[in-house]
Amino acid sequence: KAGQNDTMPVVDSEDIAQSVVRHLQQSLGVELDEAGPAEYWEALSLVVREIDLQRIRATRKKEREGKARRIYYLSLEFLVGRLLGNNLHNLGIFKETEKAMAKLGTPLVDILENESDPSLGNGGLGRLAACFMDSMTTLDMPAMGYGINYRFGLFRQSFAGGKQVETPDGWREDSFPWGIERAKRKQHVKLYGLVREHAGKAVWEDTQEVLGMPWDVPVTGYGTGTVNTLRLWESRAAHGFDLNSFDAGRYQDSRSQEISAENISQVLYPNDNHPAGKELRLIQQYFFVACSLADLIERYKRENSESLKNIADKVAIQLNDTHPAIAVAEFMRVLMDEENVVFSRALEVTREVFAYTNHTLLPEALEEWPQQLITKVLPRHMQIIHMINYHFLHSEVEAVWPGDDHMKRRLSIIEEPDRPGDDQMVRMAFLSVVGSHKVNGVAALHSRLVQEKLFPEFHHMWPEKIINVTNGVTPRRWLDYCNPELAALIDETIEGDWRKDLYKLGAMKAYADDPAFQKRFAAIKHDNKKHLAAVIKELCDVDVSPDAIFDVQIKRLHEYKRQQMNLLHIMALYRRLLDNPDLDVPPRVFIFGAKAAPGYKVAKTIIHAINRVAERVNNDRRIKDKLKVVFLPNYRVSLAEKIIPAADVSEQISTAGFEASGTGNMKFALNGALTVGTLDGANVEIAEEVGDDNIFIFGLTVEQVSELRHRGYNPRDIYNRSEELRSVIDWLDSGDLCPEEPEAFRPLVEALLDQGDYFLTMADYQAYSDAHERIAETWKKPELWWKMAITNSASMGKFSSDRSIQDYGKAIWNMS
Ligand code: 26V
Repeated sequence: KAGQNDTMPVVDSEDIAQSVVRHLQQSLGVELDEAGPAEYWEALSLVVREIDLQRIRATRKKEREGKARRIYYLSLEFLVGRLLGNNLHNLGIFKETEKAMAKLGTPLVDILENESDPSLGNGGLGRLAACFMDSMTTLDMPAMGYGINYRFGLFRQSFAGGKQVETPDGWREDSFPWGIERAKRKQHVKLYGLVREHAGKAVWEDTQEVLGMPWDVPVTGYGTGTVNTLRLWESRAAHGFDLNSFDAGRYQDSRSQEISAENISQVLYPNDNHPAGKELRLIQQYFFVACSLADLIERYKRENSESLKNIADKVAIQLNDTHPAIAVAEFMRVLMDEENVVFSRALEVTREVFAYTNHTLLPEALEEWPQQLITKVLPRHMQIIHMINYHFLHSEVEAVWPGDDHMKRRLSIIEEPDRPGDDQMVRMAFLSVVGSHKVNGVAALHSRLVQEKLFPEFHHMWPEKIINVTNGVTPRRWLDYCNPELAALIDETIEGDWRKDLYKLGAMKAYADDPAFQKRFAAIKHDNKKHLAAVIKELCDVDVSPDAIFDVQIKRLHEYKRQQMNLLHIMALYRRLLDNPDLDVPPRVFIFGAKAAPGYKVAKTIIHAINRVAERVNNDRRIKDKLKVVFLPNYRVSLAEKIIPAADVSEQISTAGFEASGTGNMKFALNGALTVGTLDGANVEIAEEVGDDNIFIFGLTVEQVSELRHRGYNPRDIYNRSEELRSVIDWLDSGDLCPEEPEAFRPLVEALLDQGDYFLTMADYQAYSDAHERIAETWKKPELWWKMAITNSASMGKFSSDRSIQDYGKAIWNMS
């Protein structure tokens, strides 16, 4: 059977049941008759952990003996999701475990629900890191992820009167058996202090010290004995030192939040796409970078030689966005100050080792740190950044644009202040580009924009440096594990194991027209929708019918993602139905899931407005259940796993040029949803793969967006001309939806009408509405709908993260 091979552990349900009972009693001190799903979850996790640990040791041994280059993935976020079920799948013992737990009297599904999501990421960037870990392991690459073991991950979201309320998510509080403390590998990190010269050498002294304790999380691959490690650092006070006792001068944070050693790994910053610019965030970045580099250098020395001059043969470091960019300076510092490598050679080695992935073009998301802050926290690194910048400007930029001071100013890693006296800012993206041998964007369109719009001068200087690696998702979690019924149907239908080679799904295209296959495919979707309907009932107390179109938008809330456009269209649909209750339209359920950054006013307003519209629509009997709207609270990986297999329509409607890639778009199509989307990010490549007839593309292209902006665009004109838009926006603004706070939705209305509608919601509205008409027409032709859905799923081969990782291997990491 597909999914089984000789790398699977030989265990049957009897072995598993016995091990579970042993761990219950001997590791947890729980008697069999006291055990509920939570206790079983912990015991079963310990059983799987035992297998993982055994394999980690074997993997490490093989690696030490091997010659391969090791990949280190540095990321402040890893959104791994629940691990037990995924591990069971990857190890190929899911079925046997189901049997074992049935014997013990508690269904496995109930047990799996007891795991809390490790919420160690914001969104796409963190989830991508997790998919990449899965793929590197599945492909037997020696790889290690480095990150932070936050005590509080992304906040938990609930709604009060429709408004978002944030509470801390102490995800490890009720035990996290996957993380194993490795005290032997702890590190010491220095902060603050100053640099003095001793005998011609720079010495960083009078520093404060923090301890970094590693927690190792095993990463299993599919169909392989390889188990890699995700090493997450936790900060502790180092003996004899405590940042608490330091002078108060550094607490420049207006809320005078104290920075203590333990504080560093306390909380994940929740601002997706907008840096908070806080000292603690910089310290988080440096803390985990310093621990990770020290750790990997120690390993290199253990396994190779004492000298680091050939380290690039064995080590590749990938920077997940600029968040770990300070690593460039730290690596240089170690080479120069601790290993006595001269500057020019140190820079060469650094460039061979590092590569940088850009995940956003949003100007406000590009990280810059005040030079003064870096000087205070990391004085030696600031000096080194100056040295890198000097060399870069005066020998490399000078060689291409001799005597061009204007160009030097434009490209300087340290930005000139706009006004004299203002703080100079350090551009972390420039540092990353200058310190790397390759820079990549995450979808073809995005990479082109990185070359042409974001870093045109760098692209001119180094035409080979900026490349594309299109994102992908792991088919293990995002099909096999989350949609087992569809996985089984595919296994029955096509040859070979698509879990390891997703292009094999292509063979399913031959069945897209087959009525019997369509029927089974549709039945599975219907089943998944019934399950989701139960979740919706539980979380939102709304009844939805699995016969309606399930139209889904799940992703962080951001104006560029345009949940507000979806909302305006829903409001319009509702009004059309009120005008004509017998309108011949298919019943629709609009499903949202999204967290807004706590400080992002307009985003929070959009959530509030969606919830208020939902309440109104869902309680209006006049429209005869033709329209329902639900906003599922606390969107996270484990919810996505329930929503995506049940989706008919996938909303990917960002303003063209703003969504770097998107990865949800791939997950939906893989599970047979049809995309309504703009020509943005990876949507462009999805359209190429599925064909224009199998996707609902609408709206302005990147070129048209900039043309329109150039021409001068007034959203009021559209408002004035469109009766429908006018009526829904006036309704939003009337106070009718929120009588106790009539001005509640003003910030949204202002963004759309008075502040220039930066994300062109108004400009794209009509095309979007028309696309939804096409969707409704298509739904009325089931043979066509299911043919399209099957074709989508069958065409997703390219979007496996295995393919992405192979691309990285070839184009960036120089693996054969
Ligand atoms: C930026 C910042 C700024 C500092 C504060 C914390 C924070 C956290 C995350 C980010 C990164 C935003 C960039 C991001 O997540 N990009 C997304 O990356 C996905 C994977 O490549 C891609 O599919 C999405 O299109 C892109 O928005």
